[in-house]
Amino acid sequence: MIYLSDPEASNSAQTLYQRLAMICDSRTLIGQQDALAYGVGKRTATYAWRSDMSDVCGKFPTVFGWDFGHLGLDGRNLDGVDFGYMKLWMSEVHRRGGINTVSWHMRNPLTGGDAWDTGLRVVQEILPGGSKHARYLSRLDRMAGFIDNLATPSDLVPSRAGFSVHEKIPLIFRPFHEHTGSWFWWGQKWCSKEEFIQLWRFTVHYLRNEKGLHQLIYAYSPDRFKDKSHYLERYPGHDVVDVLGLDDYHDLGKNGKTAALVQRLRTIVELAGEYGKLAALTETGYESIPEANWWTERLSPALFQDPLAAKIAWVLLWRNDRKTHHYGPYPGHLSSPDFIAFSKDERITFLEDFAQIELS
Ligand code: BMA
Repeated sequence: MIYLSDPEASNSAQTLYQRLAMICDSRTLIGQQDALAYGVGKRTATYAWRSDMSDVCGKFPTVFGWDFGHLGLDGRNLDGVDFGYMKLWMSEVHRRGGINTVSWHMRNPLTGGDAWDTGLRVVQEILPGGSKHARYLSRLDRMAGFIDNLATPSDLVPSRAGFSVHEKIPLIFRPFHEHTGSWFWWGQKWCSKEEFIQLWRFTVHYLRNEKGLHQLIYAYSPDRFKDKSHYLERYPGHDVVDVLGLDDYHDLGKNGKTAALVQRLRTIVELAGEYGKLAALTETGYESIPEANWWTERLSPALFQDPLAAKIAWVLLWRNDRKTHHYGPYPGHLSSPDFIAFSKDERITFLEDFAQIELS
């Protein structure tokens, strides 16, 4: 039995964590960012239950990625997803036995620019005592309001995965991602190791203790790293992390080497084993997938060739926005036949199959 870092974790979060722990030895869940919100060539202004992935292979992803960037601005996130619909989708995902994970391309609280607006030492300004601390707190308050408000009437229908009706929907929260790079204002160049760790710890404690959120599972997700010590350089502590993640686009891209990704996955699985936590490939893909057999010849070997690396719990593909920027298949795309072949591998687990798995 492995336990969440929050001693007061909700039953719903603890159950989800156990289910992930139970499947990760033999299966990997497939996920995608914004899978329900839109697809390549499809932007509907309404709520609907569809995805490019299911249009291709008849099955929905198990893990659904969302992003809180622009929360509180104009009702839509940074990629145009309506926050009202996002709530409905999150509830429905949960009701069907799927998993929601949230990243946050948070706008720069110092300059008002976007998450990529770098150059200033923003983190020190939002920590306690900093000039923008109050602004940061108000963002966390808004986020907490959104999350706490998630149980909707559709939740009153008992879910196939057996969650009880009034429980808070568990979310895998993945803040300050890719911090080993310097493209976001919280990146490596723009704050000290101590500041980054303080920011993470402050955030978790505030959400837990001040806002009373106990349905969150925290994922730490650096970008590519050299070795264990590099991976752990800004690790904020066992009491504030539940999932050891990795965001890696490079190794499965044009000049990437599958072996390099396998090595990194082995490292995070090993560390997760040591720490009593889970590991996941929290973002990956190859933009526009220019190789017809990328799924079976690149992704599948990276996930399954090595028995240790194969123990990651899920893999999340980035979003399907447009023909020149998508990471999943869509009907008519050159890699779609290969995705169908990949989808038949029983180690890759889609929503319908995950929802049927009972906690033993
Ligand atoms: C990036 C791109 C951007 C997007 C951002 C946040 O990788 O997909 O278009 O705005 O992620 O989702």
